[in-house]
Amino acid sequence: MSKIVTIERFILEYQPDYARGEFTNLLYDIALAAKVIAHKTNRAGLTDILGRAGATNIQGEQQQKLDVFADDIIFRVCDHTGRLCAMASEEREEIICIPEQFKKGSYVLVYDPLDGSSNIDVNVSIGTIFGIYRCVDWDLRGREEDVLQAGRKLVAAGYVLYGSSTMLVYTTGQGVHGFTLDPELGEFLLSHENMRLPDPPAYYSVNHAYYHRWSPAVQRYMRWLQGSEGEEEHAKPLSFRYIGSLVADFHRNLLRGGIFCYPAETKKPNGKIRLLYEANPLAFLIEQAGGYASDGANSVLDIEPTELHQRTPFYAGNRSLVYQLERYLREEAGQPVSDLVSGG
Ligand code: AHM
Ligand code: MG
Repeated sequence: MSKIVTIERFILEYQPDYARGEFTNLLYDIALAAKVIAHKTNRAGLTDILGRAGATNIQGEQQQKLDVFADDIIFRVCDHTGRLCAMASEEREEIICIPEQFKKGSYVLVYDPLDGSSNIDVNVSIGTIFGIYRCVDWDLRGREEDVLQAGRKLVAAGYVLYGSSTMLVYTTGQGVHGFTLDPELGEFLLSHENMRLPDPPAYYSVNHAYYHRWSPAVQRYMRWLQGSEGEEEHAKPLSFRYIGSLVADFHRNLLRGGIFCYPAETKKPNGKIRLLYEANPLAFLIEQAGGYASDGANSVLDIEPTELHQRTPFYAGNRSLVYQLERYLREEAGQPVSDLVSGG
């Protein structure tokens, strides 16, 4: 019989050399917050029966929207533990400093508490995304520069998918590992050890409604994915899947192989995806799974952030697929393509 491994045991056994209690416990904290959010998310369909968001509940308190609830849970699980010097959330304008009454720690947490939240009302999968950095100056309380670090400096990243089951997938730079929540036990159990992007890839994901907002090179790339552009040997089309929930689209493509695209648009040159809370953690994960994430020109992980809520075009998936996109964009810009690996 195969052994049952809880997330606690796995984190402890496979923690990086530098990880003393602080880092390890921070991962436990995130797993705990994920369980609380999963519990609440599973009951989201009952909101109409038990009281709408924004309405007043039985105790006379305002009911929170689920994304605000998720943001608050992560903050409250992590603010007082002495493991963080700062946090930043997609839900909040400013960086989150650790309240003065609590000890500060050595790490920085960035998170999108509930991504794809427009999908909540239609019972479609949503997710939480997180990234962990070391703080820049361990002697100081958190400052904006702690949060504005390039993705290359992440020490851990992951996501939680609230789908047909709840899964937590994370990396500390030693492979990507997935855990499925057993709701009876209240434990995340190891279900996907050392996840690698399969090759050949199966899917591509993009919002095709925006086709006319993309540059000709991106449009050409979509035709290439569909098998109607380029060399004969590339003619096998990928299947198209788009949920409109980044974590769900990303997770499916990680398991089956493929690419997620959110391109630049004529009027939105940086696209939609947020660099700090969405693109960087998923870029770190995809590299750990053997893939690559690009803004169309370079690795997402090499972008030096200048603003908390900065956006970036985002292409993440099998290396060969992302390189082909970079090749078309370079050709369009009249730049050399010879240093790019051949797309397959
Ligand atoms: P959000 O952070 O406001 O939830 O937006 C991010 C979401 C992603 O989950 C998803 O990939 C994307 O928005 C979908 O956008 P669109 O509806 O433009 O295709
Ligand atoms: Mg989001």
